[in-house]
Amino acid sequence: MAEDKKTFYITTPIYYPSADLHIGHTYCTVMADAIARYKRAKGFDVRFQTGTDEHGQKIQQVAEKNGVTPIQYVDDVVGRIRKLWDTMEISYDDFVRTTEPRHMERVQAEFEYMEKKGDIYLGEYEGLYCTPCESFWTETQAVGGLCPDCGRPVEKVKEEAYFFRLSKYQDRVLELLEDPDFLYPEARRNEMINFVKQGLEDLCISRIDFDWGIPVPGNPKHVIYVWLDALSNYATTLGYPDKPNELSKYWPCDIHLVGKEIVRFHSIIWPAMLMSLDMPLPKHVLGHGWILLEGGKMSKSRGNVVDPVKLINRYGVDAVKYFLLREYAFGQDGLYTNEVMLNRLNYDLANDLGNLVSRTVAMIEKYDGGVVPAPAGVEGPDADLREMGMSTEERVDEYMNRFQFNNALEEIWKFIRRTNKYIDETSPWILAKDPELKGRLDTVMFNLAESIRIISVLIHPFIHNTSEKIREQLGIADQPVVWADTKRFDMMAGVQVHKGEPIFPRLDIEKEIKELEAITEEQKRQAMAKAAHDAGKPVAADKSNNEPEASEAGKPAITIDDFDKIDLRVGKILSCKKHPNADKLLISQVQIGGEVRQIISGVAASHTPEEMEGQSVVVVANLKPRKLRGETSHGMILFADNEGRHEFVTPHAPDGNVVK
Ligand code: ME8
Repeated sequence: MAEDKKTFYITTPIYYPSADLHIGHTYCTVMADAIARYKRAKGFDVRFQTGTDEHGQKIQQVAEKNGVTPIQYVDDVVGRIRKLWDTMEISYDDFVRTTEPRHMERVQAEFEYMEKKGDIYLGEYEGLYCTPCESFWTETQAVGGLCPDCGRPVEKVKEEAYFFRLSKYQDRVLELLEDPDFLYPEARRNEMINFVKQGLEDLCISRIDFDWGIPVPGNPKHVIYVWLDALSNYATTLGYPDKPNELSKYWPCDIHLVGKEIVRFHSIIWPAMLMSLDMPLPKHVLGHGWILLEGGKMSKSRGNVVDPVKLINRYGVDAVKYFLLREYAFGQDGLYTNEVMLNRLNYDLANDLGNLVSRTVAMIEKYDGGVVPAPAGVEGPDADLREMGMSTEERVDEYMNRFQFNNALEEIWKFIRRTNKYIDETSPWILAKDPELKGRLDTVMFNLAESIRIISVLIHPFIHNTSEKIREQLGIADQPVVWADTKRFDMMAGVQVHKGEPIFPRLDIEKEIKELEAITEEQKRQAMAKAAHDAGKPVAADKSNNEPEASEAGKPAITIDDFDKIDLRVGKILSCKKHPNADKLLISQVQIGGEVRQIISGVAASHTPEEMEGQSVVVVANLKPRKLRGETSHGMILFADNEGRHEFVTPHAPDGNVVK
């Protein structure tokens, strides 16, 4: 009975519906789906939850920019996100939207509980805020006025706010992080331990300068901080706090799967909130790496994203899922290129797997009228093939328990390649020429059919459509896929096979690359046109990429008069040294016409003082002077943000010249 089954609860981050999702989001969801399907195959009662994080300043700003209300904006994007997951046949059990009453009411109840306990108090927040990340920072953390997570400029915020006593839970959080089983991978765990050891300050948990959020109970001019709202989704959908029985069926959560940049929220803030709520803590937080592009980080506004829909339309859902799970090592960043993806599809899916299935089915049709014969003994490589077939599951299991999808799939592919080799070793076409060897031929056909049957079960959690196509050709589509059948080698005698279409067509890689590039260019052009349109600028018909774009931070459009307020000048760095009190800052003396200015920049991670000296740069000359760690900075040197590295923006004109 279902009630007696061991339960397993896995979640993805709830994504911001600020724009359509790209291959990075798809990667996370596909991994969670594979774990969910794998656990179901192993007999667990699984709950798999995903959803959308719909409140906050970022969403409010992007909606305003598009001239619609926040709910109109998110309804539209969320519709496309759901469609994407449905197309990809993501097997989620619940899709939460943080704008649903079932979630909002429970977040308010949670707030009241923490407040009653004395863990929430009213005060004044004065500090920095990164809107794209929706995160608070101190001056020390946001060196040079840039967000330490995404590198974009932070804004000053000073307002009345509620605070959560995060500091109270510092020791318990540290203890939790020191358990090697809680946060994976190891590198992230060490990072988080260091972060906590530097001291946890109380966390600001409300905002008043916009209203797109859940009102604070009893003081609705405040909205609850979007991360407190969002993190709660994992428990509110289970019925926290009013349905304790439903909640306890799946809580505590087994795995929160998240990208590395939000591990801090999941392994520090969320556990501290749960401690305050007197709730059991999640068992594991897994931080996966990023998929990167050769040109740098994916950016929705620049249109340099890999669009999963484009790949699915061309190659199918299973090809995309297989590639994502097979190509990247869990926990590490990996590069996406069309070539790497296409090679995977050709070599692994079309050659290794596709050929094995079509060759075998064709031979059974040719030699046995399409009915799998019974075996007639064991000889030569038979024992090795059977042994490997029936033991692959154990190795897959070992890797899946460590979330190493790529290695789990590699184990299955080792068996696929072994089976292909078995055909070469036994040369059925030669056996078929001699009627005396019919018994041996039967054994070979039977062993091949059994091996492919086992493969169809092993790949099912990862690429279930392909598994089902194979089972159709094997004539066992009407039989349930049972994980324990990977341990048997006696099921195929007498089964009628049916030859079908190749399960993966071979691709002409050069041609595909050209076509994919053409599609990407068109998407980029459209994204730039949209950004320029949003910013109120016309787009040149022949070239799109010189136009200013709306920034990812969702900054509102400005007029030419706003821009005219900025005095941009060419400057020349005469000398440069390290800031005596801040590792990340450099102090430059910059010649601007007849004047020499001292300007401080947070770029020590990208450049040495020697590299700075002699550079021509663009300077914001009319920025009010300010003190940075005891030293005055008068102006700002502009750099291009290349994946967090500060690249020089070099004007080819004498210092003092106006940049306009
Ligand atoms: O952070 N490579 O939402 P989000 C791999 N709403 N994974 C990537 C990626 C990339 N290039 N880009 C994004 C939020 N991701 C919050 C979460 S949870 C309570 C609230 C994936 O839309 C990765 O899993 O910015 C990352 O953590 C997530 O998308 C961030 O999605």
